[in-house]
Amino acid sequence: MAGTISNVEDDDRFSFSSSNFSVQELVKQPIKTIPQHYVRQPVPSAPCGGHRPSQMLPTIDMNRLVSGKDFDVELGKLHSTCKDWGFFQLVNHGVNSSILEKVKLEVEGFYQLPLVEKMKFRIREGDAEAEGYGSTERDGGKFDWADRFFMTTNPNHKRKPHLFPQLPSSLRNTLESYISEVKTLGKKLLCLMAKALDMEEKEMMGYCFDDGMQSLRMTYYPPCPQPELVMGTTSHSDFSLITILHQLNGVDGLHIHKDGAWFPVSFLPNALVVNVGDTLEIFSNGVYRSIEHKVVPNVEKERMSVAFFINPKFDVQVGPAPSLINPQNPPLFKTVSLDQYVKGFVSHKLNGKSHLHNMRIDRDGEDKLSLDN
Ligand SMILES: O=C(O)CCC(=O)C(=O)O
Repeated sequence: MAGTISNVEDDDRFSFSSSNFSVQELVKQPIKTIPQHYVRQPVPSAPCGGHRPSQMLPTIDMNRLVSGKDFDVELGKLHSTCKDWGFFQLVNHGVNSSILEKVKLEVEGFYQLPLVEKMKFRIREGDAEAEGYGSTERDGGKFDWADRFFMTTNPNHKRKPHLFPQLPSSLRNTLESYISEVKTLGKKLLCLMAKALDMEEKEMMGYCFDDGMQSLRMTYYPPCPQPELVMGTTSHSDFSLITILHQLNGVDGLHIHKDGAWFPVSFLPNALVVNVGDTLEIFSNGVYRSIEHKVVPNVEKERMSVAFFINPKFDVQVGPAPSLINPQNPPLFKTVSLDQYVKGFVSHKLNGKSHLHNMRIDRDGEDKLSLDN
């Protein structure tokens, strides 16, 4: 293990547990072999569709959706993309490019801080949501090749006092501006999706805005000499309704799983990538798809991203939208309290789409799996 990590482990100001390794610190020293707790062999394999042009990932133009010109065509494209892909690149999204640049510089700056500074935000023992800086243990005691900072950002009273409010002021102010912009963007997108799903906007907004759960993850993926042995981010689908992803420094690494194959996403300059999460697949009664994705680290370059998650409100029942259900279109998913849903999700950790499958109703009359596990 890198000396720096050991030094911090020995420092009892931190009570630094093995689940909180920093890969960024590890790679500061040349490493000959990847430490076993990062080695994921056999990496879950599926045919790689790397030969497919990654530009195939559909592009949605927000200008066309707000200006009225070509509105119907673009809305139709948004609808079919959410049905078939669950992922798209969003251009002309309206998020100020100077804010995007500032987010890049500030997040870069945060990860350049000495470990001792970052550790002030470490994930605290017993924090069920694993908020803060660090990394989380996956099944089998394995770790992702990434350092992360995850925190709830909305509603304000759910922000943990030792996280967002304690960030260096320039990072905090930049994130605040960024969050305000992506929130507005997310609201617009969800209203458009409601329209495309033939649902009243107010039903969608009542489900997730304005005091809905929102959170943000800043991830730093150090270069990895043997990326085929590790996972930058383990494959998973998101809990959210939608996720808005900003790839900060132009280094690709996101792969999505479609039609039985993994293929890489090549981000268009200045685009944000948006994906449908499990909760929207359920709310749309299976019309929209939440797609598994993962991150493969780069051999030579670090990669950074910020993911913003728009989730339901705390008091909702998670299930298909009532307006979409009728005798011809029966519910495909159970309806459960948010609390029950979150518990099920957390118990499955990041493991493909298993929790979503758990929520499915077996049309033969029996639920496939119990939620009480
Ligand atoms: O870094 C990325 O591109 C994806 C991050 C992600 O999937 C997540 O934070 O859930």
